[in-house]
Amino acid sequence: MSPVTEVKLTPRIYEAKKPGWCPGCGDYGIFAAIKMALSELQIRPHELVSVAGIGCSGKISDYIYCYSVHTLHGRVMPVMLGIKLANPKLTVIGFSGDGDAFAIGMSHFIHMARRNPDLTYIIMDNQIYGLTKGQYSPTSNPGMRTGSSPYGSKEEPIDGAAVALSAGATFVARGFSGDPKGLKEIFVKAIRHRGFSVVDVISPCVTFNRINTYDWYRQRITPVEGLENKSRAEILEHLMRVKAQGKIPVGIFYEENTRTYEEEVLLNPEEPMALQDLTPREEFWDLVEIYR
Ligand SMILES: Cc1ncc(C[n+]2csc(CCOP(=O)(O)OP(=O)(O)O)c2C)c(N)n1
Ligand code: SF4
Ligand SMILES: [Mg+2]
Repeated sequence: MSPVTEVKLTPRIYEAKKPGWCPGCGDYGIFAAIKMALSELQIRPHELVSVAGIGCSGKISDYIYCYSVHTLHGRVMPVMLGIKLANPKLTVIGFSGDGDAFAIGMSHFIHMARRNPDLTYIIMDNQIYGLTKGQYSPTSNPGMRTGSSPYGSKEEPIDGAAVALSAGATFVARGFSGDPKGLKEIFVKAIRHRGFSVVDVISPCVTFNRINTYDWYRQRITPVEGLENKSRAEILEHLMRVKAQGKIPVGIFYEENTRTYEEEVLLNPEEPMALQDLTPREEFWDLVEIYR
């Protein structure tokens, strides 16, 4: 064993700089949990890539010590997939706000779920657009009054976990940033899972969302267990029943092991493309002849 691999990677190692979120922001809990999870998994920073969209949430990619891409609003998915296909050996983790994931990024989200690449996607859900100073988002509750919904939101909120389940994600969970240790447990399992993992994290915005506060969530959060051998349909029905009682289900809802997108589309999913022999096969030149 080389001396480098013997170094214990503590949570502090993954901290590139002190976050600049508002004091009390839920995103601190997500940052704490992801650092603990990476440390528990001993993922080496040079083998880790974080990808984030635009939002207060997106700043997390600047705070984690690893390779990172702070990409365009709603475009976390294509960047993650490109990185993973270029080098399947990397651990790739994406971070989006609720607007980034479920408004501008929604179509990417659904298609990624049905492809099942080995990626982890963390949604930092504060039920509001934080960075742009408090407009209602796709997860805001009906009646939410904001600058962009002065008479109260007239729309039903999107349930990201339910969408992920019905679109085919092979690991679906929900956690709470007010419980970083519990969240760390979920992150560890999500990152370990081989396939597309979605973790919807409730993460209060203390500045612009004065309705969905820590206390508001704590009164409603309800851990769900015992879903291991249930089908997607049964789990969806169970989650909807819990929600109909005014509660917010949290926990690991679904896990399934099946082939990943990389295994389906790459010639050699074990090797980075840069190290593979990419000399065109004979069929390629036949194809060139056809169009000459
Ligand atoms: C293409 C594009 N459209 C709109 C914006 C403006 N914009 C920046 S962040 C944001 C939404 C942020 O909300 P969310 O994704 O929930 O992240 P949060 O700030 O709440 O973490 C919007 C609409 C943008 N930067 N780019
Ligand atoms: S505006 Fe809200 S989401 Fe953004 S850093 Fe402040 S508390 Fe967090
Ligand atoms: Mg948000």
